[in-house]
Amino acid sequence: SNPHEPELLAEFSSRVYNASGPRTGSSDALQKVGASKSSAILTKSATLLPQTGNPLPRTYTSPTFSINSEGLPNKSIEYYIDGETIRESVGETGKPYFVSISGKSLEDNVEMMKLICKAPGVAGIELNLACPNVIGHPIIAYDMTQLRTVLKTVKSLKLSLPIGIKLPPYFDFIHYQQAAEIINEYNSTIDYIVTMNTVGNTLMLSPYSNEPVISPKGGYGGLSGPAVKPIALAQVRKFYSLLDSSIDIVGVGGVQSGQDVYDMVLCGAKMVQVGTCHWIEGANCFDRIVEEFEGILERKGVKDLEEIRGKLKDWS
Ligand code: RRO
Repeated sequence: SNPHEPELLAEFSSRVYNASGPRTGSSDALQKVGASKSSAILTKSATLLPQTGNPLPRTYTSPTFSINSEGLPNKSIEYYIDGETIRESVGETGKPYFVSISGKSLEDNVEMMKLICKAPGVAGIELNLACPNVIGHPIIAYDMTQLRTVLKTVKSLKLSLPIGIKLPPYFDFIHYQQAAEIINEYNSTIDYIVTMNTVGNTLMLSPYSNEPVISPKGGYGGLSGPAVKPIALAQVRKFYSLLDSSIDIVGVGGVQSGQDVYDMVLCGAKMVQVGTCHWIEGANCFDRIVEEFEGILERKGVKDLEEIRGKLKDWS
């Protein structure tokens, strides 16, 4: 069964859950997500061993965008699959609990995927192939040879849990085509994609000093927030048109309102994640966004999301 299918979700309209990254590192933070109208709970990307991440300041936020180079701070895979963490995070909610992983190597990812499959209480795995911030490690899914190798390896593991891959944003049609062709080859292995990580290696300067706004990597960091919404819609729409229909699309990027969720669904998203807005507003954002989205559906008389999903119109 696929955890992104509607019957597994508590409410018809609650297609919204948290993105990996902001406020997802501790059971305390995950518990707040669980208590909100988020339809699922997703962890910070884990590594085999705990990491403290890059030097501070490593995040910057403004009304229109955010930049981060956190460098994968996390409490280790053991923490996120520990029974106590899961109990505390999921509580009585019964919501699906997803674990994101971003190992230092393919071998580390294999080890973590095997560990997750042995852990009770996990609904699925989000394999992050798009972290832009680990020094000396290029973005995996920009390298099509490496992407194919990763998917081939995942297939060989015959994992017992649903698996999604988190992709970087693509900007050229040929790159979408190349990525989609590879993912479609593994349509029996890959259950869903999460359309985009932050836009890698962007730079913003401080207006007060001759410095970048963040310290690691010479100031280069991943861009997120409202400014990336047009990039995010493009990812969802392109992959909706290119991927086999068995592969679900989880849209993410710049979502901060019910209208943003609606737009994502119109482009083809089955589920929608919220990252930067969750970071800024806290877990209450899920309640607000879900309520706004429900209001829009009610006004438009939409009874079933499949009436609108992917139905973006062409100019006639
Ligand atoms: O921790 C980070 O620096 C980070 C990760 Br792993 C990621 O996948 N995306 C991002 O923007 N930051």
